[in-house]
Amino acid sequence: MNKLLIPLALLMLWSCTGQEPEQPNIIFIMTDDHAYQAVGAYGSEINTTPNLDRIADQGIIFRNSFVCNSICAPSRAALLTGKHSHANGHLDNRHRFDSSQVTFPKLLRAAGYQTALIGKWHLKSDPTGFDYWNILPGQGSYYNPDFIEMGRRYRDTGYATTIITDLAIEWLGKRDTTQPFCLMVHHKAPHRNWMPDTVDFDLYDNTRFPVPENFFDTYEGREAAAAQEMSVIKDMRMASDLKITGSAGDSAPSHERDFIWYINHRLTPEQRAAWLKEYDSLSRAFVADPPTGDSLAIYKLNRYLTDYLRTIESVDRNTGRLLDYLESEGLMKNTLVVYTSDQGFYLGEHGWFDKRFMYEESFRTPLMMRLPDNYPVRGEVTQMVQNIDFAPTFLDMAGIEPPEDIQGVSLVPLLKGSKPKRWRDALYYHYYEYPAEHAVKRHYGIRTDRYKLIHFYNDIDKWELYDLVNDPHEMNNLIDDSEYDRVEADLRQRLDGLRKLYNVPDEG
Ligand SMILES: [Ca+2]
Repeated sequence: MNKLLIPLALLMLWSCTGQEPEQPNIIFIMTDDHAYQAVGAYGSEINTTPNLDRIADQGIIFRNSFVCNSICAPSRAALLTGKHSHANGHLDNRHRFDSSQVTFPKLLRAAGYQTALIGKWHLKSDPTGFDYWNILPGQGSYYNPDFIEMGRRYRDTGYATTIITDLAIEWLGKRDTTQPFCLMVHHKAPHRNWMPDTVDFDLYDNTRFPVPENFFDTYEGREAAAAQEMSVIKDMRMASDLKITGSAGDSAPSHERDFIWYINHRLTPEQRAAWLKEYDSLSRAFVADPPTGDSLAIYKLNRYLTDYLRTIESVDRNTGRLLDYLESEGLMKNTLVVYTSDQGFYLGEHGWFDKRFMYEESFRTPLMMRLPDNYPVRGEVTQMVQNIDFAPTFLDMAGIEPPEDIQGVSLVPLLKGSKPKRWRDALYYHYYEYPAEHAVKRHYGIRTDRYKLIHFYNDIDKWELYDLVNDPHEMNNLIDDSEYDRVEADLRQRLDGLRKLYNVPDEG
């Protein structure tokens, strides 16, 4: 028998019997700074997200999903490589991603996938491993954003979230339908400075959002928390963040000048007219009768949340559009749709906006998946998962052996509904960007299902211990409580174990 005929015959046998599993398509939708507290499926008390909830309703919702380093670019590097920050080299936002590394899009592509990336990238080096890429340079612009399409720079007209969705649908329409695909849709929203689409200006007008019970936190026993500069009260910029101009409330007048310049030069006349109609009257009312003290603090919180949630409204609407397209094209049967964020965010908890800390609001991130038909599990997944798990999961689903040095674990057993006896019982976290904006000190730590131990280091040497069952808002640092000595000793030992497991270099 001819040597070539044997594999050919086997191949025909496979295709006839359906033994060869079909590689699923992957659509990975990631927003930037979307707090789980602002997702309907996670029980949001401040907004609704019916379209994002569709993913959870028809699929699964991860109740314990975390990142390994709660900041934009390192989160993206971890997701692509399946490795913690020290292992992929991308410690903080100031680094340039070493794009020669092995990433899951490269491996999918080598295995016959068409790969595409559209939207925010933020890793400085050009994307690698993609048949098509079209990215926002740097942080990107909410209005009339510039794009870099495979090296060619151009400016589009419209709102970033809508344009990114248009580009994603356009790419899906043009793809080679004989191959499986992996499409990454990375939104800029709802990143600071929370500029909503003009069509969403009517939302949340005059809404008084519930004030988190620890909004006026005094950070007793938490030195690093006291040292941050991400306070809604102290660190929000009146003009660019809160859209209140003329208040003389910005510590650096250039912030207001730059913001006004953006409005005057970036927006089209129609966009600018709508913008001024919305925010000029607010600014005038504020200047005429400026609130003070706690009233000012609450005013800022409401102003912040109003625009933050408006940008999420556009994400929700556009995700609905993308899901509708997938349904109308009959693609849902064999497509994994993932919705997540590059990390969580504070919506006034501890008095903050931003992220970075290993405390729950920023350590956690929303994660929902709509699964291909041959993955039977639906509902909640409660095991602890982390963003280093995406790469091994996607490779596993595609039938590709993950590289040996990958640090995440495949979630496929969870997606298949099996109840693994041994699952990860502790997470490792490490944040590096200090000294830097927001003044969040370097720290690493361990989280188990009940406890969290954090070590702040560099120009400080402080440990914090929390009992998440008794103190879910992490207000009471138990490190000096002798009743918790045994818990602390156990956590220290397990933290050392995780640092060894992941080969974390000693640095602090
Ligand atoms: Ca982010």
